[in-house]
Amino acid sequence: MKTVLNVKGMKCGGCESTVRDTVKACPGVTDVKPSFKENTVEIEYEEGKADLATISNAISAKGFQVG
Ligand SMILES: [Cu+2]
Repeated sequence: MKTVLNVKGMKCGGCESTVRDTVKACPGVTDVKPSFKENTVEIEYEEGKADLATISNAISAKGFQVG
């Protein structure tokens, strides 16, 4: 499964790395491609193993705005 979240607040490659590491640490996530230029985070995950609410909350907890 693949989804794209709109995430505001990323300003550089460091922010992308933070988001990538944060999302990758969530269960069921297989790949993460953040783009600070487009304010998006593309996430590949295993259906039934990953929880998008958990992922969104993890990103928000790092100070970025999801949605
Ligand atoms: Cu940054």
